[in-house]
Formats: sequence, structure tokens, C-alpha cells
Amino acid sequence: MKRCSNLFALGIVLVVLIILPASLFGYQAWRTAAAGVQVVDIVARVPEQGGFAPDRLSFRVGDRVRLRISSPDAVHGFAIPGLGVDVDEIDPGKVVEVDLTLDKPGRFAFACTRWCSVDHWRMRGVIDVAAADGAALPTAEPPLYQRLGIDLDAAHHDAHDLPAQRPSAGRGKALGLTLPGDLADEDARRAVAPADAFGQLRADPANSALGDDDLWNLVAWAWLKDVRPDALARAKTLYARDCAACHGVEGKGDGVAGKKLPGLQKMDPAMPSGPADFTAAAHLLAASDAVLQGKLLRGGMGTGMPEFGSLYTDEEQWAMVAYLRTFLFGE
Ligand code: HEC
Ligand SMILES: [Cu+2]
Repeated sequence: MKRCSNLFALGIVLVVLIILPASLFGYQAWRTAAAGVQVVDIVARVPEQGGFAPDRLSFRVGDRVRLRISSPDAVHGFAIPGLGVDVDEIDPGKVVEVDLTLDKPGRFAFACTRWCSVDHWRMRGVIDVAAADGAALPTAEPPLYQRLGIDLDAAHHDAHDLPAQRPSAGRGKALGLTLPGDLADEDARRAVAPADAFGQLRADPANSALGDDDLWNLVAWAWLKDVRPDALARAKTLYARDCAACHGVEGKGDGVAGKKLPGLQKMDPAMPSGPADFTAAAHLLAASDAVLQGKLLRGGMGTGMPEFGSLYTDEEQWAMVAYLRTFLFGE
């Protein structure tokens, strides 16, 4: 009787320790294979060592894909914004698995989201998802700067009318005045530089009783009135993650990762080297939102400014431009 119960106990132990895990594992392997999941290993190294390998992947709509991402060196992040993937941490020696749902055709950029080295911003890749029927992708609407015929590579002139103190959107709003049409309307305003808006307001006889400070407050109000607070907060987070290392935490263009970049000197030797200083009023107030968004989404200019058009949604880009305005305009 005793022997019998011993054997029975042993049987249970065997089932729990060996047969159950083995069958679960077998079931998993069977399920993965049966469903036709393509498993792709991606190794993430700092850009100096090659970045993501592979950094180009091609699939078709409907493919089932599991990415297995590992890092042999530093802590990296891994985001595919267009597919809603955002893995904050790929620790060295660990494998992170990401299952992709490829239900729409398109080109989806992926990027590291941690400053793993000074060249971190080069750490990117692309996933192409072809339509199941091989149809071509719909072409996107050209960005605003192109529709306005703006040449991003032309040097732009500095503004000469500058605010004497930090303009305040709140004080501008409190004036209770009606903004002229091209400043009231968000789309129209994006084509206007703040310094030109100031000039336009100054030239209007209806504003002759207002001082320059009040007019600048009105300009600040015109520029910050349309952005939603949550979108602005998101842009602030993205700025800290993606921009501060080059443009500086306070926007002064003094981030460590930007030190060796050429900047606008490439276009004009008289211009400063390195990333743009967003607190330089003469420069920033002469640029329309369309110019800033264009440079953000396209990057380049031979300066080392990365492109963010493939990583940010339209709304994130415009919110980021509004956030850049807050380096000069207060609440
Ligand atoms: C690797 C460094 C680097 C990173 C990261 C970077 N930038 Fe830049 N950026 C530059 C350089 C260099 C320039 C060219 C200098 C200039 O335009 O004055 C530039 C220029 C710009 C300009 C054009 C300014 C002007 O008036 O011409 C904008 C706008 C800008 N960056 C926004 C951003 C934003 C927003 C981010 C983050 C999402 C970002 N940058 C991330 C280096 C960087
Ligand atoms: Cu990185």
C-alpha cells in the first residue's frame, strides 16, 4: 500500500516537472510553426558598431512576424511609431520579443530611443510592408513647406524687430482683441514668420495705442493658442528624448551630441556651427512654422540634423514646433 502511494506520488512529480512543461513547450513550438510566424533576429549595436542588423526588413500585409531583439553592448530602446511599438529597454544579454500585426501596407521606420552613444540618432531602420495584392502605396500629401514653395536650403534672413522682454501668450489673450485673419486661422498662420506678424500688427493704425510689448504678447498668443496642452506635454517629452542631446535641455544648441556637427556653416560660413539655438530670437522669429516643421520632418541641410518625418505623426511635428516656440514665448 505504501509502495503504491509512493509510486503514485512519483507519477505526479513526473507529470508536473517533465511532461506538462514539455507538452506546453511542444504546443508553443507547434503553434508558432503552424501559424507561419516568421521569426527575425535583430541585433542592436551602437551606431559606431553598425546599429541595427538587419536594418531593412520586407514583409507583406497579413504576414505574421515575431522580432527577437538583443543587444551585445549598451542599453537600447526600440520603437516602430507607425506600428505602435515602443520598447523602452533592450538590456545587454537579454532578448526582447515583439509580435507585429501587419495589417496595413506602408513603410515604417524604426529607431533606437535611448542615447546609447553620441551617434545614437543614426540608429534607425525601415520595415516595408507590401500590399497583399502588390498594389502601389497611396502617395502622401506633400508637406506644407513644399505646397508653399519654400526652399529649406536657402539661408533665411534674421529679424530686426525683436521683443524687449519675453512675450506672454496669456497677456496677449487678455488684451481681448481680434486677431487678423491670417493670424487667427491656424493654417494661414503657419506660413507667416512671427517677426512679420509683429510688423503687420505694428503697421495697422488700429493698434497705434498699443505698445510693442503688447503686440509681441499678441503674437505669442497667436502662436500658442491652437496647440492642445496634452500635445504640448507630449512634445516636451519627445524633445527631452530626441532633441535635447543636440539642441540642449534649454534649447540653447549646446547639447554634447551636437558638438562636432557642422551646422549652418555648411550653407554660409558666417553662420554658427552646431545645432540651432532655439533661444536666438533674431533667427527663430524670422522663421515660419512651415519652415521649422519642414526642417524637422526632412532634416538634412548638410548639417547633421536628423529627419523626424518618418518617426513623428503630423500632430507630433506641429506640437513640437509649438514647443520650440516656448523657448521664446511664455504662457
Ligand atoms: C544629432 C544632433 C541633432 C538632433 C538629435 C536634433 N537636431 Fe535639430 N539640428 C541639428 C543641426 C546640426 C541643425 C542645423 C543648425 C541650424 O539649423 O541652425 C539643426 C537644425 C534644426 C532646426 C532648424 C532651425 C532653423 O531655424 O533653421 C530645427 C527646427 C530643429 N533642428 C529641430 C529639432 C528637433 C525638434 C529635434 C528633436 C526632435 C532635433 N532638431 C534633433 C542637430 C540636431
Ligand atoms: Cu540609441
